[in-house]
Formats: sequence, structure tokens, C-alpha cells
Amino acid sequence: MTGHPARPAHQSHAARRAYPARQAHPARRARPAPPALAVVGATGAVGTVMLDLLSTRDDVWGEIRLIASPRSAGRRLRVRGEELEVLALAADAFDGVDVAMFDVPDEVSARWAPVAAERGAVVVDNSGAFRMDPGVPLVVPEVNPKRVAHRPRGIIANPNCTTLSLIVAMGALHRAFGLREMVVSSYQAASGAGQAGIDTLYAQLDKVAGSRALGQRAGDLRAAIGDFGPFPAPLALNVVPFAGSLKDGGWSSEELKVRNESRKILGLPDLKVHATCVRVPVVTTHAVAVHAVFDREVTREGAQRALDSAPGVVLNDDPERAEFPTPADVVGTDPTWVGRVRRSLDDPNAVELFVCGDNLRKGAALNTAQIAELVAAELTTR
Ligand code: 2RA
Repeated sequence: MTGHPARPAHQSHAARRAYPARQAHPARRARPAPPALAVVGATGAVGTVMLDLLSTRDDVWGEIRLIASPRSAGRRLRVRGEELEVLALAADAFDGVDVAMFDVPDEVSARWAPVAAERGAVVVDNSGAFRMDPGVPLVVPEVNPKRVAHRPRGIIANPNCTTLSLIVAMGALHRAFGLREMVVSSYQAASGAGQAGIDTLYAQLDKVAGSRALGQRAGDLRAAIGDFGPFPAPLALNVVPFAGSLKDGGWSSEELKVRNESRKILGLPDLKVHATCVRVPVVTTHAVAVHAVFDREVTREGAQRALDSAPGVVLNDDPERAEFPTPADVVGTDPTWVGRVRRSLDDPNAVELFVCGDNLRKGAALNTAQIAELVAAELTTR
């Protein structure tokens, strides 16, 4: 491995927890070394954004170790201006690692996150494997940052990108008015399905580009496109009312995640959530239309004020000037963008709003990085 000089294991926080050193006199106690970070799944769509974030955010890390499936091992990737070789996922790849960020399929996290935790790393996991585990906090730093400290399994979960698209805004409104119920309709980008989703959308757009006939007869797109990739129907020139996998009662896994994860993050086990998740031909940035019902009466201006002053939220709400967030304008940015705020016409306790968030940044890599930074701060102030 090249890049940051590999730090001997005896200097890492993980190793210090295992073999506590004799206490130095407080006046002479050395500043703790910056924690060592592993990025597991470094070569995927989210991993690529993660390397960009690690290269541009305040650098709180010592060694950074890139890990991926044996298939990708040996590749060289740039982070913090240096080229690092990708290591194969294996138990000893976590030796000396303080924090391990995982962005891999559920079954890979389910197997390897506990291995990393056993080796002394705090795991921040972006899969669905642990999100609803009562021993694993589900954290959004703008909403429930204190939950990071309660991690009996040594694992912290990062929410699903659709939940993350809306939860920072809904957390702000909940603090102001007391959230009781949400009706959520998502407009989810192709990159939610990973690099395969991005590649499929571009390939389908290539196939339909230039045609002035397609999309005017039932079935013509299916025939022209042929390969749907990870989607159950053509995505180019279309919308697809299904994301994730099929669960009981006709619900999709994505719709259940919005409900269950919102309840856990907001600490509202009885919150009523009705979600319909739809895939749209957008490359990156999920959008969500929300009808939100509160315990207290809420005005348009009151909701706008609560959103405008919330950390992590940008209010972009001036429809007279065509000012509202769209995925094409939001992609590549960090905040949760909110517009089209309206008091519901038939319920003084409800508002309608439209929310956009980059699903690869706040929806995945950024929230994971923010959680990991909270852990790094905790480790370096001990
Ligand atoms: C999707 N939310 O958009 C999922 C990815 N985690 O498919």
C-alpha cells in the first residue's frame, strides 16, 4: 500500500484500546494520533464519491486504507492527492483500523462488518443489514447525532438514500411542529441502483436518442430498449413505480425503508408513513414530494422559517421566479434542498413540500463521512 505512511498498529486507537498504555502525566500526554480509516467498497459508485469527499473535507484521518472485493484488489485509486492500492477484503485488512466505512451489498456487510468490529474498528455501514437492529444506532448527524455514542455492537448504520433525501428537512419540521404523519412520493434516480443503474440509463438513452416515434405506442419502448438492467421496466422516456424488492402486501423494500427508518431516526415508533417509491430517468439526485401532518397548526411561513434555519437544509422556494429545487440543479451538492412549501388547503396542521438531495452524497457517502467524523472526534478527545 502506498500513500500516507502506514502507521504501525501500536499507534492506532484500536490497538490502544486492546493494549492500554501506561497513563502519561496529563500535562505531557501526547495528542492522540488521527484515527486510521478503512473504506470498504472503495471502487463502487458511492465509494467513488467517498474518495472525493475524503479529498475535499477537513482531513481528520491518519492512514486511509482502501478495501474492495478480491476482484478489484490491486487497482490504484487517488484520495487526498495520493494514489493508494486497493486491498482485498479480509479479516487482517482491518488490523489497526479505528473506523471502517462499509459501502457494499447487504450480505457482504452482514458477514464482514462484525469482523471489522471484532478487530476493534467502529463500523459505519451503508447497507441495509443492520439498520433496524435495536443494537445498532441509525444516525443522521443533523437529526440524532448523540445516538452515535450508543453502539453496543460497534456498528453504526447509515440510512437508505431515499430516507436520507427527506429526513433532514422532516427532522427540522418535527422539532418545530411535532410530526404525526407523512405521505411520501419519491422520484428516485438511476444511480440509486449503483453503477449498473447509471450505465443502464445512459445505454437506454443512447438507444432512444434521435427517435421522434418512440413512446407513442404501448410497448414500443420495451421492444426498442430490450435490456432493462437492474430496473423492472424501461427507464428512458418512462417512470417506473417500483424500487427495491417485493415485500408482503405488495409493498416494495424501498417503501418499507422510508417508513421504518424514519420512525427509528426521529424516535417516533408510531409515526404514520405512507410511501410510494418511483424510479425516474434522472442520473443522480432523489426527489421526494411530502404531505406532512403535525400535532400543531402550521403556516407556510412558519414551515419556511423552520426549514431556512435548519442545519443542512437550503430553502429554495420562490415559485414566482421558477425557484425550486430540481435534481439537475442539486446534483453534486451537499445540502437537502426544499421548495414548493404550501400549507395544505384542507388541513391547517399539514404542509406539502418538495425535497431534493444528491443520493450519492447526503444520501450515502456524505452522511457516512459525517458519522465517521463524529466517531473520529470522539476517539481523538478521549
Ligand atoms: C435506490 N434507495 O434508490 C436505493 C438505493 N439504496 O435504489
